[in-house]
Amino acid sequence: MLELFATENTPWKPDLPDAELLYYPNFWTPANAETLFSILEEQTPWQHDPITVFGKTYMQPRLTALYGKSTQAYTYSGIEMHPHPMTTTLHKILEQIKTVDAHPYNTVLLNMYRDGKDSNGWHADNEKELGPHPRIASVSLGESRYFHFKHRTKKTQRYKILLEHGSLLIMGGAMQEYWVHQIAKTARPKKARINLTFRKLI
Ligand SMILES: O=C(O)CCC(=O)C(=O)O
Ligand SMILES: [Mn+2]
Repeated sequence: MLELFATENTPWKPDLPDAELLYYPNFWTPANAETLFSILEEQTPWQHDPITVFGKTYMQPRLTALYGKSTQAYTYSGIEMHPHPMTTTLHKILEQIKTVDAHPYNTVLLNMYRDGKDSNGWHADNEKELGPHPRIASVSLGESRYFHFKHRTKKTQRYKILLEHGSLLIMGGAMQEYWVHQIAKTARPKKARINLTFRKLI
């Protein structure tokens, strides 16, 4: 039985134009986060897909898996992903998120960044299946990586947050309309990192 408990319920809320962002650095204890990382690393049917961006096809620089409460497919960058049924571990993570954020998330995309060469290019989570003003709850486990985000038109608005082991980041408001985000490649030695983004497909 995996028991989870939050250690810090006061988020850091940067004051940004056209976005709502909440960061809980130690949402899980290091020990709980370690357990979650091991379970997800071993039990996830990681897939490695080709993606097509601006007409060019290449292998995605990370592994992914999609889980959902329904069988509704989710399409991004030319990949149509079919969800696996939610697992007990994912349900428990979602229950813990619900202690601070009551949004009815029903889908979760897992990313495995195997090392510093794995990345996630500039994008917004603005697929039509997410509806207007999508809210995203993003859990980070394992190696810490910088989350970069920049405003689409206010060019001085560029930031980065180090997403740490056991942290929770919530993106809301108009963020997916006005901002793009990325996890950049890095030449620094980096171990594996798992990210989970809970979303609500409408
Ligand atoms: O790995 C992360 O922290 C972000 C992942 C992400 O932006 C996505 O999967 O859409
Ligand atoms: Mn994203």
